[in-house]
Amino acid sequence: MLKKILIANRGEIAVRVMRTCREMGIATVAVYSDVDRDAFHVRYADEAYSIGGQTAAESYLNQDRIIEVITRSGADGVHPGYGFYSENADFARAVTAMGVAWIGPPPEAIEDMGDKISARKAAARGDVESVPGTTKPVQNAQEVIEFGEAYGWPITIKAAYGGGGRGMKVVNAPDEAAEALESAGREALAYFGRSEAYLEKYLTSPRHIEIQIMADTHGNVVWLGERDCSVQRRHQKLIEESPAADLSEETRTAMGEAAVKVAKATGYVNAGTIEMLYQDGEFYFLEMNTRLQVEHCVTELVTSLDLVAEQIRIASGLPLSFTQDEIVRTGHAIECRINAENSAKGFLPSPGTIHDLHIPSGPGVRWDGGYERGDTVSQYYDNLVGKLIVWAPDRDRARLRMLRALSEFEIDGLHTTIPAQKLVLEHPEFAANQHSTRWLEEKVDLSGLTSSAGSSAPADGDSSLMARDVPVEVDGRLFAVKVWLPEAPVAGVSAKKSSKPKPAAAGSGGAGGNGTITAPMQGTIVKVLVEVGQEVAAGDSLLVLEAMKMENHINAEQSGKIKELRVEAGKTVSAGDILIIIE
Ligand code: MV4
Repeated sequence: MLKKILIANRGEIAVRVMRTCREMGIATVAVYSDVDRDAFHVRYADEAYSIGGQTAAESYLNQDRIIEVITRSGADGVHPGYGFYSENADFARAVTAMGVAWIGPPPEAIEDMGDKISARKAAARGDVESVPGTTKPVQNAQEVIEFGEAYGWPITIKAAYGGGGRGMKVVNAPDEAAEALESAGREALAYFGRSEAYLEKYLTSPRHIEIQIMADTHGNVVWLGERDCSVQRRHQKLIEESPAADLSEETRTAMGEAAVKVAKATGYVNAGTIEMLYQDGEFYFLEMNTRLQVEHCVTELVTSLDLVAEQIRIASGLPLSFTQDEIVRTGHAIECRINAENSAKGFLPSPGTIHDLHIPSGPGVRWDGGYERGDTVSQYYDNLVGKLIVWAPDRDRARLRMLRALSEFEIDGLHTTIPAQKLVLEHPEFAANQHSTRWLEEKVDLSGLTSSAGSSAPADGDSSLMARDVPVEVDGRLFAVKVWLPEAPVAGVSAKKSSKPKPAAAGSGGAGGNGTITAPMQGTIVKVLVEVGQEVAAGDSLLVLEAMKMENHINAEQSGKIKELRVEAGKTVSAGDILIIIE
């Protein structure tokens, strides 16, 4: 068994891995950037080493520094978590070459699944059906049209090296083919450096179902169950659950066995996930994630297994601690990813310091957090604050339990996704399991959401007011009375609700000043949607800012005419920079 594991990651997943290590008597090594000197994962670890830097590229992705720390700490295993190095075959090779155990899949399997065309070929080797489509790069628009005529419209053009929905274009009719092909290629080249694309039939309302598999070095490959991750917005998952409701035991088993065949076809070892699309009783291989995923916890709760412990066993050369026949799934688990984002503003990232934090507990509730009270969610990294996961005997009780847990959750200092998650969990269509992958974006009205977890703002409130709950006793009965007070810059006062971020001082005069659109955080402008002189209405998208792995639409706060455009696509901006002036 491994004795000392370096976790090449940060935040909740680093802490998650360390918790299992501690239970197994394995020493833990953290690495940290300059920003993370006092981060939760650093406080939790037995030892911690600086790798310097601020941004992910300067710090956690500085491979040479991590390799140095592996040597210096004497770690005999490296766990990559998810993101960062988790699907980096070169890093896996570098670690293995040092005689250190890589707690992940073989580099060849990472590469096999690293591009979608080669992944489709691997599935075919395992005799598993992918979404109907091609396995050769598409050359011209005529091929797209012929494919559409043969398979029926709509179809989709997907970049082989794309991901997260980027470089994916839906084509509804022949006359859209040329432009879609060009834009898929352009997007893929810009984001991933390669433009190859292939074709698939487009499924219009699939469920996104993924199968957890695990494989050891003794030839055992098992499937542990499925997760339904259909509640997403802009390809970011918001809620995950297991089992997928309304899936027959027969289909579930067929999907699990197909997943095992795909894993075997690529010589897979360790934890992996096979993503499938399920529609009208049919399922198709989509892609494979060669890492431990964020949402692995729902599988842990329904199987009562510790996937990280199994990963460590596997990397130590031991067989899985259970066989396929011994896996028992009971009840229902739901996970909410609590991100520091403002649901009321199109999930705009909301980094900041957590002034106060109350974590739900009670029956069936698990919290996998990356931060504690006083910690700062930095703009430089992923904004996942933590994951709230509940278990109950059935789906509806799990849903009600999650709502109960979310109602206990209190966080001050930043906005979170909680209001959107409450809305979804209360939605009759979610409750009746009638949602699919496009449901959240197309059917759910998120516009009326209040901007923080704990309380509601006064209608279209003055941004200089903040809500406080004041206890008031009336005739022996206690009431919490919400009072909106001027934003007091008094240290130590904990408000129930954080104040709205204020735009930087307006340069254009005018009383309100909200015609000055500033960058809410550091990032890159990927698209400018307006031009000087154009009339815009309040709420119109003005530009797209990429930050914290997400594309954020920056909207007009008032109607008017674009007076000045201070940025262009490709430009990096800092928080507070003036982007656009509307008069
Ligand atoms: C699809 C699809 C429908 N048909 N492929 C989006 C991201 C990438 N991982 C695959 N995606 C999709 N591929 C075909 N042939 C629909 C999606 C899709 C989706 C998939 C899973 C979860 C959410 C989604 C949201 C929109 C589109």
